[in-house]
Amino acid sequence: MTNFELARLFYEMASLLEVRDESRFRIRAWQRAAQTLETLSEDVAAVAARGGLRALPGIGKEIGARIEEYLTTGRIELLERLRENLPPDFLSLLEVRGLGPRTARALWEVAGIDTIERLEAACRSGQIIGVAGIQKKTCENLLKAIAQHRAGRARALLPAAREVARQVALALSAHGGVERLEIAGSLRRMRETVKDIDILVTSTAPARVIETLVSLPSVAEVTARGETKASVRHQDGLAVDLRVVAPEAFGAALQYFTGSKAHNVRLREMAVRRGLKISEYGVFDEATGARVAGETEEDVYAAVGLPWIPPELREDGGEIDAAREGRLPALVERAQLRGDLHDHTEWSDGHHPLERLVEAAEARGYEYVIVSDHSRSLTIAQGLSVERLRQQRAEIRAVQARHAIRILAGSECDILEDGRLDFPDEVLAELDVVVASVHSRFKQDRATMTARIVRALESPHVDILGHPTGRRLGSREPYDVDLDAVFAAARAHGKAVEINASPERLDLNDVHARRAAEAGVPLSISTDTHYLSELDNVDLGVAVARRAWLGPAQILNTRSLDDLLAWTRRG
Ligand code: DGT
Ligand code: CA
Ligand code: ZN
Repeated sequence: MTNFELARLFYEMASLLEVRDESRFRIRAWQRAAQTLETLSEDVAAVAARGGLRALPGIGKEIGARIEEYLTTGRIELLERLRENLPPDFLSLLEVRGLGPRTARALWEVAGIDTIERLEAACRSGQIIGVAGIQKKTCENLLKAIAQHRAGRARALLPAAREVARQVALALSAHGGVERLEIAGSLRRMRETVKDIDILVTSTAPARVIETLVSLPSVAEVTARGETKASVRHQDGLAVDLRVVAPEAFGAALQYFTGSKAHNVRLREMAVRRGLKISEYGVFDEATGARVAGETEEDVYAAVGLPWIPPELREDGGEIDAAREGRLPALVERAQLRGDLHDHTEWSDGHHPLERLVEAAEARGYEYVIVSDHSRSLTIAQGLSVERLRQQRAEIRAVQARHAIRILAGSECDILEDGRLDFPDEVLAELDVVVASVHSRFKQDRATMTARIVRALESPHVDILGHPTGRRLGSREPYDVDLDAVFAAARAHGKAVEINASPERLDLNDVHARRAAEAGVPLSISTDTHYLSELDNVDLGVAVARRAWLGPAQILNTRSLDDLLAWTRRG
């Protein structure tokens, strides 16, 4: 199919532009065009013939012209030029995590590295130390990444996995044969990282759906292929497992493949006690073999005497007992959040004017939004001086006059190394909401770090402890801190702690958020927005809260503006 041929070329184009150090914007444009072609059900030649190319999402003048070039000549000259002077297998090198396109190119040009095998040998011998800034440590990291690439077991962050799943689901649905489609596995449970994507479909034409998956341009490798099942590796490195299941077993398969394994084991034990056998094919009477349930998940749970359990809770963390005893919590939902309590603007290291943030929050239906730029000590993030903070409040007043949403004057105030705050009390007292965070001296020992944070929480002006462990998924360990002591202090002084919804942070995580709530501490779910689109990361924070069993009453920013302000003026 021409659509797929072209999409494949466009993905390659994007990678080659990356190697040539082109702008992110241009690279993304080719990727988007490839995605459009991959999910387009009408033949692109037919679209072109009726003059409809430019109406397709992501197809502008330049890319439209390349499509026409390919349709008439069978080649794309620009692509051929980009391929020049690069070895045929070069792009496979970029599958090694941590090897950027620029470095890869330098390695080829200077050291003739053109395959992963050669890269591995060169890292072992150390012959590339000194090329393009490569050091001994870089070689060690690359060797780890190569091993991981071979094992195919690196876990992806939830948002990246969600994006791949969305794209594959769209493509499968566009090319026929799919009736129902659900994403199962850890992705449905909203775990913070995901090993592979599990997709379930019902289909009138299983062969067709399988064929679509294995021939998708964004698929790098087909690892298994059967009549109702296929496994592939997506170009982003993630494995995707597709299963076609019978409609009468769809609920059972969805339940089984959503997991977690530990949850399923518990469920199977319950079934056995009732003389039932539960599997991915359905729930069956052990004695007669008769099918008792399987079409919907609700039926499957009902067969063992349970109400339906939200996927986020299915981790064998007491959810089965809670379900049996009728005490499953009503989990918080995104629509219940009334505002965001941690956001930056270009006054510090945000990338938008204050008013754009306000508009974006208003567009999401919020009742309030905070402006919480960094404080003066955080110079790398252009932290505000006392004067600048006060000047900012003049802008807040001016912008407020034009908007109904309440703009909260705030600060993400640094907790200094000894637990003092970065602004004097009288300055903090002028603000509506103060988020206090650690951004320095992460290596302090446990006692020092704990005392530092507890001291900050003793300040009458602090409202929320921001990203309480400081971790960065995949790049920075949490600092060493006694969280139970922190939660006890928060409880004693009436403070809230944050679930930071930034995908690299998710801090607090689900386990710690549950502990905080059990200690009686309210939690805020905030995005720490630096780019406006990040306001939508709130979903990730809501997922953490749901995995922590939290209901709306435990979340600070489900409160109305009046209730929130009354809470900040407590004591
Ligand atoms: P991950 O590691 O992020 O892919 O996590 P999951 O939970 O998606 O794990 P995965 O993809 O290996 O399997 C998907 C689901 O299938 C899993 O959550 C539960 C179910 N499952 C897989 N293997 C077994 C098994 O041996 N026993 C049971 N009871 N369930 C299983
Ligand atoms: Ca999985
Ligand atoms: Zn911060």
